[in-house]
Amino acid sequence: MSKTPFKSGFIAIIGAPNVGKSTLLNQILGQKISITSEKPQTTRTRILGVLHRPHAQLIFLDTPGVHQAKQTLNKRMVKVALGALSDVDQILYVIDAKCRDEGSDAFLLRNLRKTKTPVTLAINKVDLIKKEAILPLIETWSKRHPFHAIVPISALKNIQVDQLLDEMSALLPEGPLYFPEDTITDQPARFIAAEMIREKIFRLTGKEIPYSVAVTIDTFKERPDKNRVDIEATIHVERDSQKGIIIGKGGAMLKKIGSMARSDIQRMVGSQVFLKLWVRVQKNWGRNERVLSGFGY
Ligand SMILES: Nc1nc2c(ncn2[C@@H]2O[C@H](COP(=O)(O)OP(=O)(O)OP(=O)(O)O)[C@@H](O)[C@H]2O)c(=O)[nH]1
Ligand SMILES: [Mg+2]
Repeated sequence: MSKTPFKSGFIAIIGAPNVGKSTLLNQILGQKISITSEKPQTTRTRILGVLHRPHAQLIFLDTPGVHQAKQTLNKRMVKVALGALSDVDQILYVIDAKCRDEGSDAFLLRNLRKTKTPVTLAINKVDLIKKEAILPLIETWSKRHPFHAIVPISALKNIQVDQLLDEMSALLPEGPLYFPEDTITDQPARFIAAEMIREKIFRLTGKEIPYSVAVTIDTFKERPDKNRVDIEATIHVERDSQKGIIIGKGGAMLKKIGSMARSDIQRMVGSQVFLKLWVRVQKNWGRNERVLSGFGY
């Protein structure tokens, strides 16, 4: 009897901002490694997530949403997304069933046409539309690109995500075990901790604040003797007024950000977490190439 061959491959998840790419990655992995919010441009860097199956390994690269970028940070984000298209075995293209983004999609489809890499289309958020609206969407999209498959899904409600995985698994070439079986991401815990803090700011504050914020970890000390991790982090903003909003009345906002982030980080590290947050004004960091690199963007 011959041995079942091992299959593996890299899959870039791409699409317009806010379509649910990171929600989908977390659903696929059954664990939160990529932050999500109802605001566009939440993901800023490439986030790698590994799905282990009995005879296969699927390595996903979540990317920032592709959009018309004007700011330096945004240009870097789009570059990260497009960069992920080369050197992968497959592309998972995600769209929002309810909300069209013709500009971003036209641009992305032009880029897809340049590659020979197979593309699977996930029509996400079908929980938000009527059943009758799904077929016409599939028809329209099947004319836009020779997709390997088109699967209507809901990343949030976990509808048809398994079918999507089956379609992508069918495309996997024979390959090595790229990551050990206990690896879920290549991002260090301290990076994900910073992201969890940034997520709370995206979710708790109004319009402009999230885009003026970066988070860095100053100390990340594991204390096995106390079954505890001590973390100090800095929230960087661009203006004094923004610092005031992040801190909030009597420190209420900062406290809320801290306690919500702490419970996410505790779940991730599996132990108690002490979290101390600082807020620092760093003028125009979003336009400063050197500072951006220092922040990991
Ligand atoms: N109703 C519904 N909402 C969803 C679904 N998938 C994602 N969302 C919501 O859509 C919003 C955006 O989700 P994200 O996963 O952050 O989207 P993204 O594509 O990663 O966005 P960027 O990182 O900004 O490019 C969040 O509020 C999610 O809860 C879905 O299947 N159904
Ligand atoms: Mg995202």
